Amino acid sequence: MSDTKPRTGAKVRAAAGTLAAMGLLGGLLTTAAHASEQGAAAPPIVGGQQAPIADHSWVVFLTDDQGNQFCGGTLGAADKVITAAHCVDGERPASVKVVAGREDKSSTEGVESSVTDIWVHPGYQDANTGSDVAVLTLDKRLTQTPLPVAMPEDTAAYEPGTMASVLGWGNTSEGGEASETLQKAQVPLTSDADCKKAYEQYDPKAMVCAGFPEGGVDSCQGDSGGPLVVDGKLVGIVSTGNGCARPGNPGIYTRTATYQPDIQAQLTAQR
Ligand code: 4AZ
Repeated sequence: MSDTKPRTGAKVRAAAGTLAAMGLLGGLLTTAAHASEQGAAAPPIVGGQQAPIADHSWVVFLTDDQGNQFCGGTLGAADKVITAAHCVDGERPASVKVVAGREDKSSTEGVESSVTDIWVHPGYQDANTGSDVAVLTLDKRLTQTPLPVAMPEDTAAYEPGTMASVLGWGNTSEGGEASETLQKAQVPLTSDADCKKAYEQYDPKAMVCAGFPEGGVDSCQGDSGGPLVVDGKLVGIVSTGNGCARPGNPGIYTRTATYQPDIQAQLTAQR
């Protein structure tokens, strides 16, 4: 939910609220199992592996005015990036940059774009109440191929147990450090009933969960805004969750199919 380095008071407060709300629930469920994981090797995203950017040229990262990566995103059209509202809500376009085609953050490969407009879903309040989606307009059209967004009728892509890919440059363990290189992991989509058990705020229209019951593989802080992909379609946006890779605490993603009409309107909007 929180950025790698929150830059506004609003975001710091939102993050603290999430942690407070979820900590009570998650703490009881996961203390023992999580403690046993702390000593284990901390693989990337959490539990993923390095992924070639050439195979996923639609995945991008967002940097702040210091050049620090703070979120992920997905190219939805040549000059449009789909990300999480909580990544950019309240930000000025001038303080966000988008980096495409760069697998290793410390390299200069790929292309950096300025942001000329930030659209945040009008229903967005915080990640716990849904509508955690935003679309950025870039100052130029990129040559990278965009990723299609799942449609409302794409119900098969959301079948519980379906394996989905999640990608990002975020933390490789809960409370750990962000990855220098693009990471990718596979996680099964969770049923609405199982996600509701983990999260009281779960709204099956606005969200979808993914993760193994035993934990170990997940998105984490800094992956927010990035893609969850099934069958070559964007089915989710990394949004929130209780910690990272904890047993019984799947990651929560924005259910893009629900918002596809709104997203599509933004992808074709002239701004
Ligand atoms: C975050 O703080 C965050 N495990 C992102 C993803 C998840 C939890 C937190 C899901 O940005």
